Amino acid sequence: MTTQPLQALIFDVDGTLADTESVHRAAFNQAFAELGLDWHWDEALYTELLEVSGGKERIAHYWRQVHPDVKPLDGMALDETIAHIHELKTAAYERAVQEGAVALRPGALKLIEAAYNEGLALAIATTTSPVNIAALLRGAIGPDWRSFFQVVEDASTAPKKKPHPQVYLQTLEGLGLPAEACLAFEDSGNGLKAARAAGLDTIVTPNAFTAHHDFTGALRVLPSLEGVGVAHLRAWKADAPAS
Ligand code: XBP
Ligand code: MG
Repeated sequence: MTTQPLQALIFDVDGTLADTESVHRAAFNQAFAELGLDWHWDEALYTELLEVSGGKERIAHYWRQVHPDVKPLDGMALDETIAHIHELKTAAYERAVQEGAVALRPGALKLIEAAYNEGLALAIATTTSPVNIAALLRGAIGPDWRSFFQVVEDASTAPKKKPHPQVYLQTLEGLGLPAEACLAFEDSGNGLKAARAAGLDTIVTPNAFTAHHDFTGALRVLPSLEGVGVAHLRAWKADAPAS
């Protein structure tokens, strides 16, 4: 049994706080079309590609796997071309989120507010870009969204993407807490692996893109955070086998 009282909650973003991957997929396809690339990621293909964390890494993986013949854009190196595609994709995603394309998943906002009011520290550990987090949480929580989170680690601060534990290890460092005093929230196999590798007990809420992932080692696998209160988390955490 874990002896450390629960002191902090660490949230993944994409697929956990909100079902964003459909909007990410549309944004990737928009960027491809803008550049005249006859690439299209349908849902089945995107579900496979989500095994690769990180938008740039996902484009590079697809490019290598499916279109090794396609040359980088004129006068650009491969990485530059991928960065350019990802820039257009991020702009399209941000616009869509600002136009209301994504809402937080059931129970997420209520748990964030309840935990905040109970004095638990809150943090974010995500693979995505800072502008994507801001667009989502500014819309869902308000202009003061950042004041709810003591630590935000993302693609700009943790380049080693999940399942590498870097983003979670840096979050724990930023919180100044041991993993035993925290709980992580994830939606994907890569995310769970990253959190577990950092020693974190993890609650998983799969979504349509990740329901088939392996969630061995999760503390709980739940359909959503609906009806999940801080008291539940404290009880589950107290019962968690010492890791
Ligand atoms: C999931 C990801 C991200 C998004 C796309 O992030 O793997 O790459 O799919 O976002 P999370 P970017 O860790 O929050 O689940 O294009 O900004 O990478
Ligand atoms: Mg996720």
